[in-house]
This record gives sequence, structure tokens and C-alpha cells, in this order.
Amino acid sequence: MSKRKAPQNESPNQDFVDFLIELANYEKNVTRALFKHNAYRKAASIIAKHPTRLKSGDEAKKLDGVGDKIGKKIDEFIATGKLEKLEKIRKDDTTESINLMTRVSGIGPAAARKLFDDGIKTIEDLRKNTDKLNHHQKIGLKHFEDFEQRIPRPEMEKLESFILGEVQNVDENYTATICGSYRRGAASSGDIDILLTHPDFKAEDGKKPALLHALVKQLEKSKFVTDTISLGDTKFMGVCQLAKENEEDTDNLFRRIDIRLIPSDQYYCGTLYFTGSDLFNKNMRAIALENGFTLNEYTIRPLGSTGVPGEPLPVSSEKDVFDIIGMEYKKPSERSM
Ligand code: DCP
Ligand code: MN
Ligand code: MG
Repeated sequence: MSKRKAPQNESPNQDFVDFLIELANYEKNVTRALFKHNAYRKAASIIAKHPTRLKSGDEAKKLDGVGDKIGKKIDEFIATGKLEKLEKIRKDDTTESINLMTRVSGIGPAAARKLFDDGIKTIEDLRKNTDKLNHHQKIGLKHFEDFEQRIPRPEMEKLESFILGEVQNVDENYTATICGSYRRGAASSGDIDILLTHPDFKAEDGKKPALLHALVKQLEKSKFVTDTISLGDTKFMGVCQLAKENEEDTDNLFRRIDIRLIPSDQYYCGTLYFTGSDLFNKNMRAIALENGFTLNEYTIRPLGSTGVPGEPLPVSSEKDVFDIIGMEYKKPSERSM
């Protein structure tokens, strides 16, 4: 998971998109109204793709995902150049503090609210009160500035070739894929999302943590992984840093890295899920349901007439999943929404 979403800056409706994203973040972080958060985000992503300047709320409402309330806000913005609701939100120092603190990896909206109620309002306050933070939050704070920076694609390519090389060094039978926004072809990524599998590991085998731990050990040994946020049987969350190529280069930034070990028979449902985007996943799951299937990061299962899921269907590519639910195949680069 990463917190820095890529800025998109080519829309003729960028000002509308920006205020919708600001409202979406407010609903997520401050009011915790996730339904509203999603509605604003969905509208923002649809309006961002609209090729021409919207001239009224009514015109915006013709787009799928833009309703009455957002239409009214667009009219207000066109008429006055601002939004009353946003002006209020921006003046509220609770919003400002909570938004700031949730930018720290490991601090979610609930933790930020609690810290705020304890009188902690700034990054400096956090640095003076590390006793109030858990392990993840401490690491997030330590690397706050670095984690704010997105990873440019050329660096992602270097990270990929280094990591895939290390994977092969541990065991040449591993398969690994860098998923997330990188696999969708994004110009920059918030973090590194790696999926790992091995032919000796099937869902029916139960747990095989050694397959994950062997890779993490190797990455630590090569001084690539610098911190562990958490390490479980199937999931590693941590921090890494690419070694510099020349002595005179400045150090590379510290980056967030997630590795997930997936049974080989669940690998393609896994890569599909972790390639995202999250909005694309939501849409695809909805289409699956409409066609009588339940899809998650592990499996695709038919729903019986009573709505009870059956046995997982065999899947040997991402395309199989699209075929099963009767959806046109989308390449990773076509999955941004
Ligand atoms: N994902 C999801 N729903 C979530 C969180 C994640 O479906 N609530 C899936 C889709 C994401 C993928 O996991 O693409 C990786 O999560 P990230 O938060 O790392 O998102 P991205 O890699 O897409 O973006 P970024 O470049 O900001 O890391
Ligand atoms: Mn991630
Ligand atoms: Mg990511």
C-alpha cells in the first residue's frame, strides 16, 4: 500500500478533479465516511478522463458516477471559483493535522484522530512523542520525507531487475512479478509491490513461510532491505534502498517494499488483484458478481443459486479470470480505472 497517489495533470477539468480529490481525502481521513470518499474518487477519475471542459453541473451529471450533489458543487465552483464546504474544511485545523499525520506510513485516520486528541498535531510533535507510536509508525516517521517521494519509473526498473536477480539467486524455480502501479505502466510508483510464488507451494499445502523468509534473508544480506515493518507467513512489509552505482553518487532514497507469497494455484488471481488499480478491482468484482461469480485476491468461485460460493475454478492466467466472468481482457496498462 502506498499513500502518495500519482498526480494527473492533463485534464481540461483539472480544477474540478482537484477539489473532488480534496473532498475525497477529507471524507476518508477526517469524517471516515468511506462511502462518500469512494463517490468523490469515482467522480474525480471519471471527470479526469473527460476530454473537454465541462460547462455545467448538468453536463457533468450525464457522466456515469456523477450525481446531483457533485453536479451542484461543480455549478457552485463555476459560479464562484470556490466551494463553501472546502473553505470551511480548510480552515479547520483538525483537518490539517489529521491529513498531515495520515501521510506517515502506519498512521491511519483512526490513529491520527487519537494522536490529535492527545494534543499531537505536527510531524515535530510526533518526533517528540515516539513513545506513542508503534513499530511501523516509528519507521514511517523515520523515513517520512523519503516515503513522500514517488519512485520514478527508471528507478522502478532498476529495483525490478535487482529484486528479480536476487529471487533467482535464492531459488531459480521462484516466479516473481512487480505488480501495483508499476505493472500498469505508471510513470512513477508509491511503493514496490512484489508477488512471489513457487511450484512447490499450492493452496492445499497450508503455510510455507520458509519460501518467503528465505528471500527476505537474502535481501537483508545484500543490504537491500534495511528495515522490517512486519514479517508474517505470507507477507513482508519493509523498507529498502538501492545501492548507489558510483561512489560519488548521492544515496538513493529509502523506499517502501511489500512482498507477498502466494500459492502457485492462486498466483494469477493474486497478480490481478495486486496490479489494481483498486477502482478497477472494484469494478471487476462487481462484474463478476453480476455474472454469478465471486472474485477476490485468492480465487474465483461460482455462486450457486443460494448465493453460496462453490469450489475455486482453475486459473492459469489472468485472462482466464476475464474469460470466466465474460469480461473483455484488459492489459495491465488498461486497468487504471
Ligand atoms: N489494492 C486494492 N484495494 C486496496 C488496496 C490495494 O485493490 N484497498 C490493490 C490494487 C493496487 C494494489 O493492491 O493497485 C497495490 O496497492 P498500492 O496501494 O501499492 O497501489 P498502487 O501500486 O496501485 O499505487 P502506488 O503507485 O501509489 O503504490
Ligand atoms: Mn503497496
Ligand atoms: Mg504500489
